Amino acid sequence: MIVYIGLGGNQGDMQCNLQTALKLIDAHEACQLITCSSWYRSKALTLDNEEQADYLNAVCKISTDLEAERLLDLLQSIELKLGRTRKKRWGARTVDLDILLYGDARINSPRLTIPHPQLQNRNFVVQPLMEIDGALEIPAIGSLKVLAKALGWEGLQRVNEETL
Ligand code: A4P
Ligand code: MG
Repeated sequence: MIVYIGLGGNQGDMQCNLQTALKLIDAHEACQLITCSSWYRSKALTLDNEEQADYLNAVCKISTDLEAERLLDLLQSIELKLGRTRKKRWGARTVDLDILLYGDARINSPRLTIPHPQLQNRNFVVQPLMEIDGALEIPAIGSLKVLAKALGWEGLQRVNEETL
């Protein structure tokens, strides 16, 4: 199964945390990292306009034999390893790993909504996806290219490793 995972964080050494998360995903026997986008700096999206540090975001593409809920278990165990504490919804975090797309499956279970319910509203997810797979069609939504054009680049910047 081909799966796209969104990575984000706005606390601590974000580049190191995201890189470690990628390594830990790839280290699992049933997961293979295929590619990862560049890093992107994005303005924090918060629930009550709370001031938060900018995020570092990226999207990776993996191939996996894990079913969706087992993959979520793995991602949540990696978040814990990297020191994430769940305090507040959309609160600051060291690392957040979201399953964006799981093949072309549509899943609505108590623990999982796929495609990720915020995907179509977030340029920090859509632009990195465009970078790695510009021809993607999002189940129930449609062309990624059209979405990327509509969302634009407000509050979002692609960054080079040297400028981090
Ligand atoms: N869950 C349901 N569907 C999924 C899925 N497709 N992938 C459930 C992963 N998890 C999924 O997540 C809460 C529950 O969502 C999980 O237990 C899982 O069963 P969480 O990670 O504990 O909490 P959260 O991340 O605070 O909440 P939520 O609603 O998942 O928020 P998001 O959508 O992850 O957004 N601003 C910028 N610039 N960049 C960001 O990356 N991220 C967020 C978090 C807010 N603002 C941001 C960014
Ligand atoms: Mg999340």
